[in-house]
Amino acid sequence: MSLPRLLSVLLAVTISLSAASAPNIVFIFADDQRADTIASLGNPVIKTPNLDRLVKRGVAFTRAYMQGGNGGATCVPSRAMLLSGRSLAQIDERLLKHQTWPNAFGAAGYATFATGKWHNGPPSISKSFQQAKALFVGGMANPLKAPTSDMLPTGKLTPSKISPKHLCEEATDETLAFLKSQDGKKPFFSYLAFDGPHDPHIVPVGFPIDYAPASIPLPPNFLPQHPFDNGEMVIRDEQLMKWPRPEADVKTMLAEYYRYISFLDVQVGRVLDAVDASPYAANTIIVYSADSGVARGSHGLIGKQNLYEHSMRVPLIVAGPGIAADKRSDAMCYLFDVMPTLGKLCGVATPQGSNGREFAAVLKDPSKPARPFLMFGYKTIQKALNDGRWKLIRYPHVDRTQLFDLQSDPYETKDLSGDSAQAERIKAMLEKLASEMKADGDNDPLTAAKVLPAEWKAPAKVPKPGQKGF
Ligand SMILES: [Ca+2]
Repeated sequence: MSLPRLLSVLLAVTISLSAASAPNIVFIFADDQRADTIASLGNPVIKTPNLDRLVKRGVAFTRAYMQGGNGGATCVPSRAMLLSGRSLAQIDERLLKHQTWPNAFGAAGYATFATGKWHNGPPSISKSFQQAKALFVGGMANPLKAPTSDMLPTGKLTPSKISPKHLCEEATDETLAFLKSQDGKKPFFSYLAFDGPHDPHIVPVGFPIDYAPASIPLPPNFLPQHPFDNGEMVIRDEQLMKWPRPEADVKTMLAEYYRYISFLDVQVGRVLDAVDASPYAANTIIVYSADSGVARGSHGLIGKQNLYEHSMRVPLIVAGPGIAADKRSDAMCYLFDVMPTLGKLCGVATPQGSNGREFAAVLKDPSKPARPFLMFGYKTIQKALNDGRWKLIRYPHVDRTQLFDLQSDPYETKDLSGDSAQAERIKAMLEKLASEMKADGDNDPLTAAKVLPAEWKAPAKVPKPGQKGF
């Protein structure tokens, strides 16, 4: 560590430890939760009374996004981006080469704690958090039978054990125990990562909230099949339903998905109640977000290996001292901007290499803007640019480009790329996408040496989903 950096860290520690008012952080992170699954943010079917409580007391972002991934398991890069504050082209997915933001909070005098899903490999847990309980370090699993581990004082994990409880309930229990253990001498940073509503959509037997599939409207952008080969047509997530996607199956899947979200909502309520009843209720920032959305029938897709809004946009609600209450913000941001924002609010020094942009001003005044544009990537096969109104998606391998006017067509149902009136816009957006990718360190080309046929025919027989979890 350089001397100026060491001094800045020491200064941050001094400031934080001496400032009894440094806010606590309770961070709740869901897995594959679409942004349109919160009742008070416009979903007419789902029941999320506790997320609604949080919406009422904070700022809900309508344009917060994860940036993309380099493989089917987008959980991994999404969490690496979140925790390191780095963009997709800048991350080490195992988090071994970076100082993470939770580590920076710890260095600044915070007590730090993690529980639930950890998808970046066991060695990076102790590099990020001082304490960890009921960690789930595996891939997709039945959450009623998922093995969890605790972090020992050595930083190693205990042998995994199976709790009789649902993984998300077990992790919530551990969060409540951590909150209870605080003596107020240090501020704390608590990270609760649910393993849901990722499939399989399993909740405990007898969970009372249920949805009749017939009551679930089909997504406005439902299609029986994606109109061309996006490069990931038969990946594991896409094998969860046959082709063409039957409307009834999509409704059933959404009913189970919503039920799982309602189960998570109950856990959120337990955390909110615990914070409210604690001595630090007035000095705790609560954040709720998710690592990605997911398609669930939109555009003929099921998974999140695509760059449409349903898969990239995430819920983001921030509430706490000094933050506007019951407000929406359409400021555009990435998930990897969230930790820099919390760092700013808590006076924590930015870890080296964190290139997220803090948007603390938006939390005070939700009408303020954040990023002027966003770009997205999935492997070398999908790249996108969103300038606030227009969204361009490029598929180099099939030489296809889509253009959507998100203002008039938020569900991305009308591809305007064939409209000659848009030719100049497409050219300019492709140039901007290329130059911004390059500036960020993404050197993937937007054209392919060998262009493949865009037409795609569904396999006659649905392959059996692979066991490898995403
Ligand atoms: Ca995920």
